[in-house]
Amino acid sequence: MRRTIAGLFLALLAFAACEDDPQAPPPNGNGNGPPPLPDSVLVFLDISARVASNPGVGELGLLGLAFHPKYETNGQFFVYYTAGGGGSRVSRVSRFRVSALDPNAADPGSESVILEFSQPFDNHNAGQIAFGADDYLYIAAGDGGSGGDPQDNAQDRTNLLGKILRIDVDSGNPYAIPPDNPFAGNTDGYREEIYAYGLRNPWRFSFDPPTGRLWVGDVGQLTWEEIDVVESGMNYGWDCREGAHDYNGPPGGPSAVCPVAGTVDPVWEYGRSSGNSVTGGYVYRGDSLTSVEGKYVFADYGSGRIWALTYDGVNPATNELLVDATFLISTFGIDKDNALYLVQYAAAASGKLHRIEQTEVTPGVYTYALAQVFPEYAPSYAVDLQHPGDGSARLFAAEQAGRVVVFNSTNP
Ligand SMILES: [Ca+2]
Ligand SMILES: [Ca+2]
Ligand SMILES: [Ca+2]
Repeated sequence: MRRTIAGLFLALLAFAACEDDPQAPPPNGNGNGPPPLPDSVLVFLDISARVASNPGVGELGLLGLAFHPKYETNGQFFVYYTAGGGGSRVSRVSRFRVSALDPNAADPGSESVILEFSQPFDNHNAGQIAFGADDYLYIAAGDGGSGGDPQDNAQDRTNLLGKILRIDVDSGNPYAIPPDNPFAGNTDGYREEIYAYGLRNPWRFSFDPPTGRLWVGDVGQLTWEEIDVVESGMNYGWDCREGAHDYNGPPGGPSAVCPVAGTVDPVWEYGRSSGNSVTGGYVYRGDSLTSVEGKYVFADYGSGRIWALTYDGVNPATNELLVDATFLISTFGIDKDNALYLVQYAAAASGKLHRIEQTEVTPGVYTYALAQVFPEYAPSYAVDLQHPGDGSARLFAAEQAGRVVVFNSTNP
């Protein structure tokens, strides 16, 4: 998904394709009532003809999905995808609506483009979109691509690249700037959509409602992968900093404005001995993984390692390895009960959904394993996974090539 070093990527993909993954047994009850297994998968939306994508070799595609907080009553959802090519390549955020007749089908004719911005290179498109507790839509925009941010976009607040954006899709046409955005009404020429800046490729982010924190996994250049807790108006360093270190290239080099005072270092970073491309996850708030409650679960796309980070907002974070998976991990998602799922990214025949299970081996000591939760699903490069927020047990996946699928459960 996120190209780091082309040769390494291809080797990893080949490894994933060769992997012999026996069908996992059904998850056992653990006393906390595991969520029901989905038992059918339907195509909810297919816009592959509108999407510029290159599954398996690059970072273009349908990259993000978010349901409106009032989806149950207004049927609106939003997608982020790349379109066009060459000099006309763009990132696009669009509003769609569910079919008036079928809750398991979207109306492909309902598209309304909300926001579009140019993509100078085909990589680093980020793509996560999600609504905050404030009902504003947050959008992850990468630095534009290539390597070393050659256009020095991330430190440049006059454009949208290398930023987390925040817009009001319920006001204005096609959207409004929230009045408390950090650069709302500025006279410096800064884009008022910017919520935070200095990011490289913030591929996945999530909110943790109990703490109000916004957690971002920002993919590094050649050395450091990082986890940030993002706050309004702050500068997360790129391309002056990579992780908690000055960035000097190669490739490219730091922006001419570097060094910049006041950049915020990550709450966690790791180097190449642990992985090569971070996949941000969620703070676990479900019922089953009691030993992981309140910890931020994330992974490395390339190494397949899944960790749980403990962070109280004051003391340095600590990190523990949960599972060392043998496949690529493109995304996480949560269902209505906050059960946590992850996507094994692979060619259509070998992709899967998993969840993490714990076993208490002695009091207070746990081991962890993955359980495949939907054996019949062969996702073609699924890149986002979210529940619709309407109280149903359904989960939705965005697939890179341009489809959204819905997993139904008829189990109680
Ligand atoms: Ca790009
Ligand atoms: Ca640069
Ligand atoms: Ca940073």
